[in-house]
Amino acid sequence: MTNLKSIDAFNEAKELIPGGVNSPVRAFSSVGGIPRFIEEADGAYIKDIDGNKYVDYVQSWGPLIFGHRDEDIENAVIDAVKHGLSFGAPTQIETALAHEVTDIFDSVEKVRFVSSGTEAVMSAIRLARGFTGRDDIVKFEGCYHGHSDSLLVQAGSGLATFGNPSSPGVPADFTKHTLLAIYNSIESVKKCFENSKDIACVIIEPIAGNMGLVPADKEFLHELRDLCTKNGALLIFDEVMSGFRATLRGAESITGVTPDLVTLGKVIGGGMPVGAFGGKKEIMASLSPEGPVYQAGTLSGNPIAMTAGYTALTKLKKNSNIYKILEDRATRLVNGMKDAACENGIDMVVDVRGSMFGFFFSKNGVKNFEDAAKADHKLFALFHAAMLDAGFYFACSGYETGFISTRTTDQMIEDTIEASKKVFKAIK
Ligand code: KE4
Repeated sequence: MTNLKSIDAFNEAKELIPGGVNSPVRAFSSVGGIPRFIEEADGAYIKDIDGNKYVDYVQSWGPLIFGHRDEDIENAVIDAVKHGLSFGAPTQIETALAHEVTDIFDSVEKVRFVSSGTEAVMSAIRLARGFTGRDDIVKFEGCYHGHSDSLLVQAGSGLATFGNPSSPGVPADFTKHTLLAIYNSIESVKKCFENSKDIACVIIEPIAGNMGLVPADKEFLHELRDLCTKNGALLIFDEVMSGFRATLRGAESITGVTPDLVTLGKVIGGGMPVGAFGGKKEIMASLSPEGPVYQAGTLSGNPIAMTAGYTALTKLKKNSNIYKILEDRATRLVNGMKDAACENGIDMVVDVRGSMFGFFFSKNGVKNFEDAAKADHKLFALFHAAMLDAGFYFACSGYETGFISTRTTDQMIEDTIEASKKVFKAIK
């Protein structure tokens, strides 16, 4: 497998685009090597500009649950394009997608569409602050909610205290209202509520996918719900990644915990740029133009993106049996790779939630970011490079999550496991 064209393309891109990419993780910085420049994709495969074909377990970081070039989504988009790309005026397809989201998510009575997950989370935080009249927010170490300023924060003097910026360009003032807690630790959240009586919301990925796949304990989420209710803070489930991926009706349907607001993205756009945030009518009523909390976007509710999302969600509703099928396939994949690792003396822990899968090269289970950081990420980099050369495209970071699509066949799963046997033998 050669990647000479990707090398040239990457060098050319780096002349004009910072790091040669439009989103940092794509640069392969944490695994090394050259990012593959993709020419086209179809079904479960992507093909790079050197003509190498890969089974795709990234699927654009989650959106493509029906694989690349799903016929229904593609045809719907092609038809929609013939009516115009964008109007900056209301269209009925926005209402149609809103109907699907509110029908699927019991906690969502009203929804606002935006163009990215970052925008959805940033807007939901502002709404929570406007609705409660409070300024402070709580997030969890290891959860990623996009790149809005108040969420680019790292632990300050200690956890459960106010955070410091995790990126230059974010003034300390912009993170002094953000408290950091430890995932799956209700004690750390209680400490946050002791340290601040001005908490507007707690935001969490109920099924975390940005420190690797680390689902929150059900009991913890119930305690978190009770704590927020008791303290008058809103609970926000960030399901930009897990939404429509772990199950159809969201983490609330698995855990029995009802959030006050939900943020969505990825699958909801069917591969096109869509984010969304929604919740109870009384909270959403605070949003402009109905209420005073301002939020806007030129391409929010773009009719082509709405069409792709609507086609994806209606297809998911008609085929909700796929989650069990995809979960079984994902389970076979990670268990097969774990057996292969074990045969070569490599410690590996795995997890699956619907079509999402994750693994760490670690002897111990992973319950929070500290645990995730203790895994062997150097070994992950070797695994990633070797599997890529074998034709299997995994997320280029040990802190990401993998995805199975409806086009990922049993044979592909078996082939991946077989390839991993050779790889583990080579890298142990
Ligand atoms: P976007 O702004 O990238 O659409 O969404 C931000 C976001 C918000 N919330 C959660 C739970 C997310 O996972 C994300 C984005 N996920 C990353 C993957 N880890 C996107 C990949 C990237 O940054 O390029």
